[in-house]
Amino acid sequence: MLNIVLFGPPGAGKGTQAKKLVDEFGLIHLSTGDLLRSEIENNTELGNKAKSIMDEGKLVPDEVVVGMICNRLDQNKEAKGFIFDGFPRTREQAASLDELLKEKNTSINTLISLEVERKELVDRIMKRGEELGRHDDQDPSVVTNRINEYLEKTEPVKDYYKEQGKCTEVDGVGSIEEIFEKISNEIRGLEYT
Ligand code: B4P
Repeated sequence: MLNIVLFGPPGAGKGTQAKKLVDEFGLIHLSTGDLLRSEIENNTELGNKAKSIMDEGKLVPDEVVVGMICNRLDQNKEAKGFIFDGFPRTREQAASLDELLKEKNTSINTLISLEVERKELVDRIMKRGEELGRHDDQDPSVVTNRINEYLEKTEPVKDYYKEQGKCTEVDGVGSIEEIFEKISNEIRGLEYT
């Protein structure tokens, strides 16, 4: 299998690139952000709990997102591999993912980290807020919270994979196509597990 974690701060281009990569490599796209937004849209109990947390720019509890990922892995037993987009976002989530994959006799091949500076992130998110009206993209204080949550809780996930020798940094500034080519070249160099 080929299992990739697409990593980076809010607005780094994870979702944008993940959509292109699943077409190129035939992988299943698992975005915890998209899964949570779909729960909200469907007015589920989980969605109602997650909404207020996401609207503040905070992270949803680990057990909630890990449970969602566990279900999706079970629903896609025949998959060639997965692109994890926006997950794991804490070291605890990363350890849970390792366990889940181990049970399926597979593992993460690498984390690809999109490197983008703070000002560019804020510009991209505010622009998307204007264009698509996503709640958590519109209020500058919520965007600041999301970036701070990233720095405090999510950035350590990169060290978790570095400790396993599984971290690849890619410059996330440039055209979407250029960045896609760089990530694709990194993936082509990986061995399937
Ligand atoms: P996400 O949906 O993961 O949102 P995100 O971090 O903003 O990234 P996204 O993938 O959508 O944006 P992208 O960078 O592609 O999370 C939302 C919330 O859900 C979190 O705040 C949290 O509350 C909750 N959540 C999700 N996962 C969780 C977890 N595991 N644990 C706990 N809570 C969780 O793109 C941003 C914009 O930039 C787009 O408009 C795009 O068009 C643009 N862009 C992309 N590439 C560009 C480029 N190269 N140049 C210019 N613009 C570009």
